[in-house]
Amino acid sequence: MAFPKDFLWGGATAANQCEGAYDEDGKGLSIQDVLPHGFGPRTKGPTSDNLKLKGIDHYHRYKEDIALFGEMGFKVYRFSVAWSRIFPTGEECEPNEAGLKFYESVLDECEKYGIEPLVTISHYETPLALAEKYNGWIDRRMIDLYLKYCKVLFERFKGRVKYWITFNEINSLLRQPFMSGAINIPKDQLSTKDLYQAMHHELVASALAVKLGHEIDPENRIGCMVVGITIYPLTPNPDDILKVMDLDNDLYFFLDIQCRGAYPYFAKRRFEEMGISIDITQEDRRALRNTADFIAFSYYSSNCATADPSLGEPSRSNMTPELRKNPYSSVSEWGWQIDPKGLRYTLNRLYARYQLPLFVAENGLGAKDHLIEDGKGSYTVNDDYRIAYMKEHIIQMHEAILDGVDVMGYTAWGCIDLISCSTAEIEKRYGMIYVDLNSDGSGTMNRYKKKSFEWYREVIETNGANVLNQ
Ligand code: BGP
Repeated sequence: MAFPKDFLWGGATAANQCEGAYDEDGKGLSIQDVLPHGFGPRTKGPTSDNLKLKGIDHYHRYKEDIALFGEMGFKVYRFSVAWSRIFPTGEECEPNEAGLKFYESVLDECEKYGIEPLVTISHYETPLALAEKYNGWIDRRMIDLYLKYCKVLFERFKGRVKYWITFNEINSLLRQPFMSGAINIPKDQLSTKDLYQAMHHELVASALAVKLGHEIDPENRIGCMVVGITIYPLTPNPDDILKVMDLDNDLYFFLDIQCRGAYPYFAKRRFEEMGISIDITQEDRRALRNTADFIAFSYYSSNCATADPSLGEPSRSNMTPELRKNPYSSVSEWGWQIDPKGLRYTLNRLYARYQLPLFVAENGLGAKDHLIEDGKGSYTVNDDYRIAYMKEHIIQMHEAILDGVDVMGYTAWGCIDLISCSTAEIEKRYGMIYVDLNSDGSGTMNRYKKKSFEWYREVIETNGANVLNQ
């Protein structure tokens, strides 16, 4: 059996990692404009070492880029709208027309090639002014500011965009409060109560966005999105099993609320043990009943966990430093453990709990690429390692479909090279399209097709058959 007939194959990007043009056409500053080192500390204002300010110049080259996506046969393109292009400080009464026009032009290009857009409304790029004035999502007023922004997008793109994601990797808030939640307080000074209050506000906003999106256009399909954290116990010691249960509950905390419409059964004890009580109104509880239409998640790797910190070796996973290496997994050049079967496991696990359609919204291999002459006067990259990574994950995704999981689509992360999120570098490339940009900001920005370009084109053309029949 091949993939389902309408399976949405494609690629994914985020505005702050590819657009550049950080101060053009009325765009306000976003939190990314002061994060030159990814998860590292923020700067006061934009600095010349921040590669995201120029990005890969997608803002000016989107036509060429989307034409290449069209050539690969993309059925879907996941991109994000930069909130600060639409509302430069988040607080204007009227949206910035130039920002809306840009995304309309992006949609024009998608339509030209028959590509379905999947729009992430907020991908780690909150207007900086909202972080500085309100401390981001700690403040309840963020809910209305976000909904004002959503309303503009839903109304303006009505009939043109059907698939939406409210927040990228919403559960990363707990580990990256500034990048994910625009909370302008150093992590070590941030109280647990404020952090969970911010979580609550963001979840209420997400639920109300689902409601609003359905009211404006009943055809809209509005998903939530999480980092698909996949953790195995390091040993069969029951303490390790409980440790993993606890870490899994970090993820279910967010998903239960967004997919079941209420706080999970374990929330009460958690809040008690943390010694906090957050402000949840009756109106909030009603709002949360607006559950997501599908679950999107990112999946790159899996990790192990143990209750005994003296055991195992630390994994170089960026998200959770306490995690451990899996002796059965290989690792990427950035120390991310490679575990294709973990994708099948994650898809089954999420489907078993929620029975909602799933979308693999990010997957791919960040690697150093070497541009070589292709013998025909142009350049290419022989990225067999990327093909091998994607192939194994696609096979396991197919296994999950055979298991009975409803998988809507797969968007390869960073289908064109872009600036990485956690380290803000260009060397960590995910694309099937190479961008001539160096770490010092030099380079022509020319685009070149890697070997994986033709391979992925065939994957899409054969609806996965070329991978499954090998
Ligand atoms: C996810 C983010 C993306 C992306 C990806 C890869 O967490 O949603 O924005 O960049 O991770 O991470 P990195 O770029 O750090 O390799």
